[in-house]
Order: sequence, then C-alpha cells, then structure tokens
Amino acid sequence: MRVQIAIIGAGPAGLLLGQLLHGAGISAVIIEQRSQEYVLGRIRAGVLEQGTVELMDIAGVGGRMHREGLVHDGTELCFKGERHRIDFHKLVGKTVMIYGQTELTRDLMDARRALGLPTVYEAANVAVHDFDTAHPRVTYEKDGLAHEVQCDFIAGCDGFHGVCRASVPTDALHTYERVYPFGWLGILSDTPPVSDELIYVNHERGFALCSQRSTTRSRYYVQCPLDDKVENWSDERFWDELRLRLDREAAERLVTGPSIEKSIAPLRSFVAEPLRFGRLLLAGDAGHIVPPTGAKGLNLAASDVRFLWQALEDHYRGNQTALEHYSERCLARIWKAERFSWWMTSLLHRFPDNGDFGRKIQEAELEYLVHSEAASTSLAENYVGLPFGE
Ligand code: RFL
Ligand code: PHB
Repeated sequence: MRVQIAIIGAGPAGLLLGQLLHGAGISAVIIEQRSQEYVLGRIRAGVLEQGTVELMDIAGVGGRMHREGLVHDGTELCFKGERHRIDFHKLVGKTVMIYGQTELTRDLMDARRALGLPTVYEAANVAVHDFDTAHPRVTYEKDGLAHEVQCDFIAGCDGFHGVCRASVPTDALHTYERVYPFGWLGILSDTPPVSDELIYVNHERGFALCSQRSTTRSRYYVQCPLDDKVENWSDERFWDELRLRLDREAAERLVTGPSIEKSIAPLRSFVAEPLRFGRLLLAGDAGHIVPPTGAKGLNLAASDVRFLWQALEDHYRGNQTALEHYSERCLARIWKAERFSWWMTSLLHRFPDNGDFGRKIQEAELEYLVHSEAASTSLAENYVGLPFGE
C-alpha cells in the first residue's frame, strides 16, 4: 500500500488528524494495535477547550458534540470546606465543553467508517522504518500476514507507550519528566452530577474532583497512594471517602450508585524534544504527558494535530519548509500547558513531604486565587485554553 501519510494510533490524535487530512485531500491510513472496542472502552478526558471544539467542527464531526455536550461557563474550587466559583465567561469571555473522550472518539470513528477511509485495527508488531530518508515505511502483521505501507511521512499518534518515539535514536531526543507521588482513583456512575459545574477540591485527606459526562452520568476522582489497588476500593468505600472530602452541602446532595468503571491512573509530567525526526512527526501523548488536573491531555493532542494538519497542507501546496517549524510551534504551547497542569496539581493535592508549611502556602495561594481578579483571570485563561500563536 502507498499513502501520503501513515498515521500510527487511532486515539483522538490519530483519528482527528485522519479526518482533517481527508478534508485537505491528503491520503492517509491509520494503523492501530488494539480493537475499536478496546479503544472506546478507555475512560479518559472529559473537558474540551473551545479550540478543540472548533477543530471537531472543522473536521466536520461536531454535530453530536454540540447537541449532547454541556457548555460550562465556569468551575468551582473547594478548600477549607467552602466552594468558590471561577467564572470563565465573565473573566475571559470563553467557555469549555463537557464531552467525553469516548464520545469524541466514537464520532471520529463513525465519520471515518462512513467515508470508507482505510483503518487497520488489531495490527501486530507495528514498526516504523527509514524515516530519516525520503522513503519512510511502516510494517505490521494482521491475521498472521505481513504488510508494508510506503508513505511520505509517518505521524506518530500512538500514545505514551507507542512505538514511534521509542524508534528514535536516544541521542536525538531530550526528555523531561516529573512523576508525582500519588494517583487518581476514578469512577464512572449513572448518577446525576452533584453540581452543575466541576468541583476541584483541596482537602486534608487529599484532592477530589467532581466531574461529569452528562446530566445523568458522573465521573468522580479521589487522590490515592501510588501503590493502591482498585480491588481495595468497594463502591461504598469510594463514596464514603469522596463525601468526606466535599463541603457539607455537596456531601448531602451527592447521589451514589453502582460504579460502571473504576480505575487508578498515575500522574506524570513528560515532554520529549523535538517532536520531528526527519519524516517522523510525533503528536499527542506520544510526545508529552500532563497530569490530568488541568484537563489538558486531550486538548494538547488536538492542538498538536492542528499544527500538524496545517503544516502538512502547506507542504503539499509547495511550501518546502512548512514542516520545519512544527516541533517548535507545538512545544511553545505544550510547555505552557505543562506549567499550568503542574501548577494545578501542586496547588490542589496533598504531597507526602510538604508538611504544615506547604499546606499553609497552598491555602494562602487558594485564598489569593479566588479573591484576586488578576489571579482568577490567569486560571480562567489557561483552563479554557491559550491561543495557538497564529
Ligand atoms: P492515546 O489516546 O493514548 O492513543 C494512542 C493510540 O495508539 C495506539 N498504539 C499503537 N498503535 C499501533 N502500534 C503501536 N505500537 C501502538 N502503541 C499504541 C493505542 O492503542 C491508542 O489507541 O493518545 P492520543 O491520541 O495522543 O490522545 C491523548 C489523550 O488520550 C490523553 O492525553 C488523555 O486521555 C489524557 N488523560 C486525561 N486527559 C484529560 O484531559 N483528562 C483526563 O481525565 C484524563 N484521564 C488520561 C486520563 C490518560 C490516561 N492514560 C494515558 C493512562 C486517564 C488515563 C488512564
Ligand atoms: C474528567 O471528567 O475525567 C476530568 C475533568 C477534568 C479534569 C480531569 C478529568 O481536570
């Protein structure tokens, strides 16, 4: 098979890129190691920045998102048992959209199938070759048969554990990393959300987050030790712990029910530089990870894809240097989101070695944040998504 772009990975980055390239008349195949059902079964992000919403519209797949997604004008921060609202719309004139990564992925998969665009699921032993030459190749096996794809470029959209970044010679890559000393235990339940907006909680027992997928489906998280196991957490124990971390009104209003998903995610900050090696271009989690506290992971994947799609379109229109700035353009925005996610994480969690001094500093910063318009505006501006620098 020969295509212009071989996309590795059918997560949000790969699928969105595939859709945008199709709109630009650029041929692509997506090669994914898992099944479609497996990809859709992963419960992850839930908050879309306006820029991500716009990109879904440009890709022609925004219909259901606008019908079913919930527009949020602000969010709440809870500390010392009291909630404080940050009004994004009032402060920066923008909003966010609550629409689960699962739904966004499903819309992109459905659109791709309807257009008959080539996607290989359950591809084994995917390998990328010769990306430092003008003739890159991808090989994989499917149903026991070996396949080869020849292409102009390889888009590495294969997530943090993918093969693309791992195929780059280590001396060509600089990585930056911080691993946090706790995880998030999350559950999904078909219960009405405790509040109309998200609640981020700083509590002496640890961080908690009340999020949602719809008016009838909730997503809640509590900070837990890194070595904790899902098996240690019955639904009852989870609800009891969450209730303890909420303010009194929310604790009384919380509607509990059976969980339909429960998992523990570690928290990490990670950036690989650069994001381009010859004709291999990394996008999304393949190049960087943020802790979920700022709701930036999926949105960063979308912003890389925006830069990549535009650079590839320019390249095929004859601009021979269009791809040269891809990495630096992405990284400028990535590092700002890394900073914001690290800051939100530091502000809201209990760190084992922070001590009383650290706790007092957190409290002072939270007080400042909710009572200073300048500080609230800074949070709002970052949360809804910084500009693309265009
Ligand atoms: P994805 O979604 O990981 O998709 C990568 C795809 O590549 C496939 N793949 C391969 N395919 C072929 N060959 C190989 N060798 C391959 N290796 C991997 C994988 O099967 C997969 O289908 O990356 P992408 O597209 O860059 O999208 C990024 C987002 O998924 C990610 O940033 C967010 O979901 C991060 N994240 C969260 N972000 C938020 O904003 N809020 C959250 O609450 C939130 N929760 C999470 C998360 C990420 C998690 N991970 C990665 C463990 C919870 C978890 C558990
Ligand atoms: C979620 O709904 O899963 C979610 C929302 C906001 C975050 C992280 C996760 O910051």
